[in-house]
Amino acid sequence: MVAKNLNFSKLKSSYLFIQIEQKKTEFLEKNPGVELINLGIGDTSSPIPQFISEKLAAAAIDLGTVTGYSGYGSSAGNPQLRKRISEVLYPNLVDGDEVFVSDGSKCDIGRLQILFGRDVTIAVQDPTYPVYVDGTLLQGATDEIVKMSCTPENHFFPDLSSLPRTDLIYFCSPNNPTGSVATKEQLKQLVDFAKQNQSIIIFDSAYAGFIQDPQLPRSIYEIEGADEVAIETGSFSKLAGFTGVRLGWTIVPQKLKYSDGSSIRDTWIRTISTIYNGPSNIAQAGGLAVLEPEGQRSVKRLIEQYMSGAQKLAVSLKQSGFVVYGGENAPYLWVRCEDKNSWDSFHELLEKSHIVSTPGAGFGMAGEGFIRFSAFATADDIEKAIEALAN
Ligand code: PL4
Repeated sequence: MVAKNLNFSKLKSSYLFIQIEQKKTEFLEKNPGVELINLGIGDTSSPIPQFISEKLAAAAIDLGTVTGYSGYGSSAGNPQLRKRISEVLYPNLVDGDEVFVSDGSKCDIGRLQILFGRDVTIAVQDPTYPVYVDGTLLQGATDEIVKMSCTPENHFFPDLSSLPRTDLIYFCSPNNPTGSVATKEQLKQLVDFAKQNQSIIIFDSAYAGFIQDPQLPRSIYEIEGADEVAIETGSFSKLAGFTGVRLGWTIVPQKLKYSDGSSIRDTWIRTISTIYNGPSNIAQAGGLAVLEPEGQRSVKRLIEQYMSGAQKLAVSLKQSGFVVYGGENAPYLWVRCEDKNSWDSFHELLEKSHIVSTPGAGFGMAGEGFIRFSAFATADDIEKAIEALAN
């Protein structure tokens, strides 16, 4: 028999979002027929806008024709889509050949860790999307991960002056789970910190499309010099309802180098061409549609719908006396649960109000005492949640 990869012993037995699914299933087994209100996992609920779904369908139909058929594409993605991502989402900030299209941000976060090997040291925001930590541990890093506490007390931005140097700094803005967004000044501090320490930032901008305030940065490359210290991942998942279609991207700038002066971008190309065969051609046709003017208008409406749900829920929670963060430039509400721990609050919400949430402690120690509500719910579920919480 073959021994298990010992890195698995560093992980908790179950991944957070699998735990949430299991809790839902157990509850429904005990309470058949109960309709749950889904504010838990951040998964989109609205259909893909018709303009985009028609382009997806047309691409699928084309594959059944002699002239429209295509097989393997480039591991880096369709060059036209790479160019459009740079032009539409990063005007004057990155070049198309620095954009690498993928099957999603989470998948890229997992693959990116290959670039730096197992002896890498990392810092993550606390609370944090669990994949940064679990993915690093799976690569073999020790579990001495620097946690950058992000709480209401520090306005969800870490005190960089007290942090030790790490090789990598994972940073997510708009943030999952706190719903906070770093300002330009804060991102500049982060970039300066990375430069001083010769660290690399892995910036997760999966929710950039949800930023409403034009003053807030949507990309780390809005900060001068960030292309020397940062990789950025992005996603069509929440932007266009592609959580099931699967499409994302990663920017690896030309200027980004290893300590020996060699190109990180070249190593990324070597990595993806070795262990990845590029995103689906159908999904990429959908991505191109999202970036057309009509596609942009339709995803804007989609985002407005989710953000309106976030606002309604936030107002109602505040009226009921809860302390609520986020929900203004991000699709998550981060709600204090004063007198209970977050798993107890999760269970109470599930059992008494039939609301599925995500306990803050699942995102790290600094998430204890909070509950996360996702605004990707249907308008109907948002109304039901408002009613249930008011009661
Ligand atoms: C449940 C900060 C959600 N099974 O869809 P992707 O791979 O392009 O993007 C995933 C992703 C990347 N970065 C951040 C994210 O928050 C997410 C999605 N997170 C959530 O509820 O926190 C979905 C989680 C999914 C998962 O494990 O990612």
